[in-house]
Amino acid sequence: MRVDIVSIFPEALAPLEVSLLARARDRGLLQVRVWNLRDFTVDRHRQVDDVPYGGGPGMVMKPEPFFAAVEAIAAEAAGRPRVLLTSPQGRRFDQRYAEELARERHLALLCGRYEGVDERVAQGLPAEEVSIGDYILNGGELPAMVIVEAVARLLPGVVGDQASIAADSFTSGLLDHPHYTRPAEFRGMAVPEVLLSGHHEAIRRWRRREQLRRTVARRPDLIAWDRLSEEDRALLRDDGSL
Ligand code: 9D3
Repeated sequence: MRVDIVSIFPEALAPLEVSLLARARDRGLLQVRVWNLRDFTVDRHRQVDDVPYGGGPGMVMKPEPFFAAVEAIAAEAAGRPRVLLTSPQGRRFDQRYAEELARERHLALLCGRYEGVDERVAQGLPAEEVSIGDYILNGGELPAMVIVEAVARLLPGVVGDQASIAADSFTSGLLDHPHYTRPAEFRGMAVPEVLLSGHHEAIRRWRRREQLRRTVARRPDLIAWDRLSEEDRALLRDDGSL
């Protein structure tokens, strides 16, 4: 997969150079290129923003540099990417959205800043607006990194252990169970006996019950009540959660 990111703060995207993503890049599974939006201005002051029509506080990002950037990206890649624009007004990014994007060959991520981006970027390029959640950030650079990491780790071969992807809590639809390692007792806190028992079927049931219990308690919105198996219902009944 190829990902092009356009930003007025390309240095804020430096973390993409390290860790999981760097490995994916070295292995040729992922190609990331960061572009400086200012390089696509044509005026003497390299201006990327301007005052809002209609008045009001703050500045609005101008449309022309975004169009020029996407056209340069399309020319270099010999084809138009799926274009995303980070925006608090966007579609909420979640695991399903990440899986959808992981099937693309080429993405372009445009990072918004200031009060917002001229509406004609979303309308005319066109670009689909994407938000990473309902909290206020200063701009789209962190959202872009979140999106790239979530998508990249779904590409075949990027994460070493495919089993860890399959077991992922959001793929199974439940939160994870608690994890423990040595020592068996730490500052008066004991590891649950069943995990030391070697009784694999009992361990599997305990983990499943903990997953269900925690999901009911913390994220009831994730549970498809009408689609719980008979075993899951029984585990929750034993637990008093149902
Ligand atoms: C406080 C300013 N707000 C006035 C109503 C609007 C606003 C404009 C720009 C709020 C935040 C931002 C900058 N945020 C993003 O560009 C952004 C974002 C976010 O803030 N949260 C979650 N996802 C995203 S994607 C882009």
